Amino acid sequence: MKFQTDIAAGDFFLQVMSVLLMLVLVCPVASSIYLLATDPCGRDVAVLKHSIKKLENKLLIVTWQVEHLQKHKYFHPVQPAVPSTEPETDTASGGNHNSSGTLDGSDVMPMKPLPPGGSLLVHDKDCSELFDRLRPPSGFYRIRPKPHQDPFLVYCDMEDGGGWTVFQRRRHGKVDFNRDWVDYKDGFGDFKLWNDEFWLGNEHIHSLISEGRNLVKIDLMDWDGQRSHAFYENFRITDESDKYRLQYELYSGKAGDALTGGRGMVEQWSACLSGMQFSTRDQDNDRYLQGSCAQENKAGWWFNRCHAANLNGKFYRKGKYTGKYDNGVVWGTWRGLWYSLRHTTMKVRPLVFLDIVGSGAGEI
Ligand SMILES: [Ca+2]
Repeated sequence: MKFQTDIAAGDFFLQVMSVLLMLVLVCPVASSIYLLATDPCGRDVAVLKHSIKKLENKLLIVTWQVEHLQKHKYFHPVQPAVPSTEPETDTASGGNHNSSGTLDGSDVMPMKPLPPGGSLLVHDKDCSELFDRLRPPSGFYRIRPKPHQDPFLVYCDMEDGGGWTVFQRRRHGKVDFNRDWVDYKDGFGDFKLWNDEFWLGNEHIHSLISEGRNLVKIDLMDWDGQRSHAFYENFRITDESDKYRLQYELYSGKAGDALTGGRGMVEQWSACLSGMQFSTRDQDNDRYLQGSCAQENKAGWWFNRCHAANLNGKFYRKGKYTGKYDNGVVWGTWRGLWYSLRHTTMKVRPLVFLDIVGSGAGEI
């Protein structure tokens, strides 16, 4: 959390009125004196104008804060609709999505060979269609989300219920995620091996999730091998003209709703990422007026002022870390802001996939 204002709206208006009253009283006097001297009151007026400008800025922030709190007053993390009666484990179900809660297949069987990188003939718009059609093993495949689009390579997680298109993965810290806008737009990393790290690219992610109802699952693992996860329904980003603004709806899962900043309204005011534009070190689109969240946090991500979740942050090799900024691979509602995670995966499939196929229970 980078910036807070404790000023109450009522107190603020009193301050504004006080300043205006001072101006009304001072300025006629200043005008008279001005006749006798060159500009004796000019400096005071300038100071008062500066104070008014600062108060106007505070008014803007307080007004936005009030609107935000009103908008999100019902936006609390949603508990699973049907609580599990089974003992909770690290791979327990994530609420009403009936997922196995495991990481993708590459974590479970790390050394298994991958299938070839996919046929040049592309039939499927995403991994869920490929799963429905062929039930292939996990691996890299070519997909084409939209008919006019060139196919591109993605990692398909065909376990954990199957049909997941993976668009972000951290595993070993060998890929630098502190990159410019164009890299995050086009994608970067490696797309060959079972444990390769990558960002699929905002253009590809936009084409994958801009239509229809989907479910994003975020898999997390700490340095002790403990795992957790979060689900978001109807996860989507706008196009580049709107700086890939993030929007999502219902949360469920075990790791906490860090994308929204947690349960506290103050935290949500500074860290809620819903509605935030994407920022990189060379494009500051955050709401942190005093600086660049992307530069401080060494990542391209959706930032507010700045975040409680940043899966593209700096890769620390021991989990807990210290420093000037909470710039690790962070999911704050699970391990806190000063713990950098070891494995992360962000993956998506259609919501309707669960309804038709019923494979969300991970029985394959
Ligand atoms: Ca900024």
